[in-house]
Amino acid sequence: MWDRVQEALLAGKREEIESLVEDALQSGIPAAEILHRGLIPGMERLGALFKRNEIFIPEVLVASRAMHAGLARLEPRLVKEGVAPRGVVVLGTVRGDLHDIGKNLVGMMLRGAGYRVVDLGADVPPERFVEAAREERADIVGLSALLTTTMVHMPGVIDALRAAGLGVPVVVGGAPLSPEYAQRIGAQGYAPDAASAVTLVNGLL
Ligand code: B1M
Repeated sequence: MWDRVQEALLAGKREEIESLVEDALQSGIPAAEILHRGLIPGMERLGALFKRNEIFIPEVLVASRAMHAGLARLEPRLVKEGVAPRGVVVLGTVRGDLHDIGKNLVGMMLRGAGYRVVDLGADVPPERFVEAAREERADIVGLSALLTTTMVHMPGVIDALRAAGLGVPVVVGGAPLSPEYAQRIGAQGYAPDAASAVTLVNGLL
């Protein structure tokens, strides 16, 4: 079952992913299990192939679209309904960075935990974070980066927030980051994955 999900993801078979996810949900498998045993390991295999130059950007893009389609099917189950917002989280991937799958997962988990998430998308400039944090009265700003060349834009966002007089806590995450890096740039927290991001945000509020 999980091999089939991973193979379909690697092959970028969007419709097959949608029906495998749907079938799994229908047969009572929890959404979190489908995510952690099927889709995420599939993305890890994809990453390993990409790293070894065994596949290239077009294949990664097609697989990413299939991943998005699978996540869209899972989202209603991952997100609890009718829960009063526990707080507002403004979330985005920093400037120059188009990776949004991990950030979307973080957003889903936070929604599932009862937060209102304002997702600014990917390639978000610092001033957009500031504007949204102010307008939405954010309780937390969350920054994601997947590239060593874009994680360096995180301190710029924190500086821009502080220059605008906003003391809102900032949490960061993404594969190239570390708790040490988060501390060094003045972020209030770092989470290695989406579930830890919820624990982190819960702890900060
Ligand atoms: Co890119 N890419 N990519 N890529 N890509 C990586 C990141 C890379 C590690 C691949 C590799 O070489 N092995 C490498 C980065 C190297 C580096 O800088 N260290 C890389 C590269 C080099 C590039 C390009 C530069 C390639 C090129 O053009 N030559 C290019 C850059 C484009 C740009 O952004 N400007 C590029 C492009 C792309 C695609 C567009 C094709 C596609 C992205 C599609 C999309 O996101 N819509 C893509 C993908 C899919 C990947 C890999 C294969 C998978 C990323 C992913 O979605 N993982 C990736 C290899 C890898 O990571 N192994 C790779 C699954 C996701 C669930 O995990 O995103 O880590 P992740 O998120 C986790 C945690 O990190 C954490 O929680 C999430 C869920 O558990 N987390 C947070 C993330 N954000 C958080 C925020 C938080 C808290 C936790 O708080 C706010």
